[in-house]
Amino acid sequence: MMHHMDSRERFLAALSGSTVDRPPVWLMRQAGRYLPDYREVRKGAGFWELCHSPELTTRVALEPLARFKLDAAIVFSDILVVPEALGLGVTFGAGEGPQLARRLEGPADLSAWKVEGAVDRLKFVSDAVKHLKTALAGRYGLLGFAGAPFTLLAYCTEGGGSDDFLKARVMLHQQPALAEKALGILADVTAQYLEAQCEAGADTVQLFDTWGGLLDREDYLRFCVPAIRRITEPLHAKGRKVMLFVRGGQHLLPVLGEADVDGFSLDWRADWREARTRYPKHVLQGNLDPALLLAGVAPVRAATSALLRVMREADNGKRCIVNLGHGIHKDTNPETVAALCDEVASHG
Ligand code: 1CP
Repeated sequence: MMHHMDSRERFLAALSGSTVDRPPVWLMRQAGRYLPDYREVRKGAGFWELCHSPELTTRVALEPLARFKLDAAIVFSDILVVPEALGLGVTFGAGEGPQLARRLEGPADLSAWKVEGAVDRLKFVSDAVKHLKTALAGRYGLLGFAGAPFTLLAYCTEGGGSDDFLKARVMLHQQPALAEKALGILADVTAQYLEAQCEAGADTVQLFDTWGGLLDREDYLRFCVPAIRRITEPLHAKGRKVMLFVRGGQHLLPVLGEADVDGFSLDWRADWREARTRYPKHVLQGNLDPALLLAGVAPVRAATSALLRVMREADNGKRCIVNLGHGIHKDTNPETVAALCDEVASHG
């Protein structure tokens, strides 16, 4: 039996592929509307106001760590800070999704993007990372994040949320040069922005490609992979590790290795064993169905325990991180999140 590790040691060991006492756990959207304290903070502060206050972002990022046996924190921010820094005018209306004042439709819209100074305007996020890092006092792992270029392009072209992001998918085929140019700009800003988060203390960063799964393999390879490589190359040159989450991206698994990332966060519909066989040396995170957390404590316990057994099958659970296959749903009872984390901790 291995000695009991503390959370940060365990998280770093999982990232570097060394032996762990058990896989570490963190959860996508572990801070958010399902927590009463988060809702309390949001009564007194707008979403952007919350994101710009290091005290408040640290408070909401720490709350899940105080409640549950989690091994890592994720900085509190949003992927849409990048379009906002580029001057697209992002707002969050009460109870609705985000809205962008200036959509990307043609070359003139792209020329109007305020690329110069965009990374400086994102400094509040690395400030939030720094503030949180200090509060964690070396006890927990810390993740930074950003939207993947295609997912950002999807919001920029649509001007808000959508189920199918048709406008972005049309653009790839109707104005491929414009799409490539926009993806390149988003990638270059994101690379510098993520490096700033690493410098501020993030142990790793995750790219959220929430809408990448809408594309077929050919388009993902043509448009998304080169844009992601524009991020991983400079970060790898600095020794940073990059994780990639592609929601609904199981069909893309055979080509995701081309993106040159260090690990994948698997969607709940992806098959863990298949992913592990294909990528034996990558860090794999995931991939419990967030719906389980609405199903009650017993189903959560059973599924978590089964996942941990599958993780142990290859290399005794090295390079494995327990997570969900997408973010925690806002109607989740915190009790089931506690059950998930307790079950993971009991496997040490
Ligand atoms: O308080 C509120 O009403 C705002 C709700 C909210 C929260 C809690 C938004 C608006 N963003 C966030 C925080 C957030 N967003 C985090 C940090 C929290 C944590 O993980 O603990 C992260 C990592 C994100 C990332 C994010 N934002 C993604 C990628 C991950 C995913 O869930 O797929 C996406 C697609 C967004 C866009 C966004 N921001 C907010 C909303 C409601 C949405 C979805 C918009 C839509 O398409 O409908």
